[in-house]
Amino acid sequence: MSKVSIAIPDGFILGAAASAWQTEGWSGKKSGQDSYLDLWYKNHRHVWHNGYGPAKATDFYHRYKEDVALMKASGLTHYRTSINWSRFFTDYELGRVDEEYAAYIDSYLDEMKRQGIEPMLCLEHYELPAYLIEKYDGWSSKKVVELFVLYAEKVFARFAGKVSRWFTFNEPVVVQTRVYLDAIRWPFEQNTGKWMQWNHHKVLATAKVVELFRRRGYDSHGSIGVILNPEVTYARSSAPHDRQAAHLYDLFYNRVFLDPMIKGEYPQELLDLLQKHDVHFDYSEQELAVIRNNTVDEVGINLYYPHRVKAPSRGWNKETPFHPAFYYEHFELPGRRMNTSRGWEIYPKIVYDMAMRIKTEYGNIPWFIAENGMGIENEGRFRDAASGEIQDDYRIEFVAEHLYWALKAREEGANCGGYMLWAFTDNVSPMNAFKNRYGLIEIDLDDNRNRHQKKSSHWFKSLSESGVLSLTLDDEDK
Ligand code: BGP
Repeated sequence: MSKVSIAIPDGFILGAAASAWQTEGWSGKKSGQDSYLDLWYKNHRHVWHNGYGPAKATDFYHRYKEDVALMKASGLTHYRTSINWSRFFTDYELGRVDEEYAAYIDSYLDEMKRQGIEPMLCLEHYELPAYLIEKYDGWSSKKVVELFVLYAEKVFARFAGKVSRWFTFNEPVVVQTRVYLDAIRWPFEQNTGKWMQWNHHKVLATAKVVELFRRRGYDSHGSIGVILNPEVTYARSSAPHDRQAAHLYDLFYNRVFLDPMIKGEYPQELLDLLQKHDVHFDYSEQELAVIRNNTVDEVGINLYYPHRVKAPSRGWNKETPFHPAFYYEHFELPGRRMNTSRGWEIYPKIVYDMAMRIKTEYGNIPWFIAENGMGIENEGRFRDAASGEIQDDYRIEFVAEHLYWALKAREEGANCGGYMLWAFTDNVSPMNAFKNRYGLIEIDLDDNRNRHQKKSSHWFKSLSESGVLSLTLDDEDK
């Protein structure tokens, strides 16, 4: 073990992220403004840990002033959240803006400006309006692509003067993978074709919003990107069958978005395999041209854990509809370092490996870590008896090690522009709700959701002020 110090370059983002639905709560929400998440919570509430969910969340809607002051106290340079599409309109088809909700966004953006925190906004972080699911089957429909572009147009018209970093989606692969591919979330419909249709329509919607952003000239003072969650995928062994499993896992879950959004094209191998397995989706040459001509300016990448796979050990049941798991099985590395609360392996070098991949395979496009963090169950056990403050040294260590690999990759030419922690405060996760705590700031559910800085919040502040990361590393990790 040895001590290492590495400088944080000027302009490097040191921020934190959250989303609208995971923080704001339902105050002020009008009837007819449910999102996909609200529907899921209402229809299948028993799976949400202790019944907590989006209904109250952290009550950011009322407490944003306090929270922005805590952003400042934690040394954040940037804060990323989303606009809640389902709440932004009172009529999604006519694009009639909910003035009350828009005024709330204006106020928290103004407050951030006052405190010198730069906002980054996503247009969608799973907040697809329930109305569009019920009427059009959500992203199955090209009409929803059009309505998303209308939404983007209205949002840019209002807020482009206050926000310069925009993103279309956060983790666009997630909802349809859990709902239509794995069928483990409400409404439990296994449908691989629908999964691919949703992927395609989100890719197309991004390209159309990029096109709009540039056509209207917002690119003269801003940028438009997307937040993706490619999982750094490692094969169990160097044997060809395991490497092929990793290659195909990467193709179906990572390159399905990385390639069209950054390079402007779906991998031909993906299209061929979908065809081979009778997975059909509706796309046209004209749509592919829109995707080709409107790639994103930058990508935010959410990185939490390595994904390890091996070749399947058993044959596929012919009666089972095609699922990419036809080609792989998950693999658990013996002796792996774990965050047992979340069940995720900890392997900070994923950051470096992703950085090098973006450098060599994706033209070194500007990117940043848009989420990385550690959710811990029963975090109260780490509270200092005298001060009452949570001593989250494990989080400090986790952040330091991941940030180290980002800075090291940058020294080697990677175009990584920043690090954002998930999350700023503890907040609601899909299903796990407040079970695993992620924040720099504690939310006390037993005491009116009062906020308290954790040790990591003070550490983050000193990191940000000093511009130097100091940590202890295993010698083989340097
Ligand atoms: C990301 C999501 C976040 C957040 C985070 C933590 O995938 O973008 O919204 O929830 O994961 O993971 P989890 O909530 O599953 O613990």
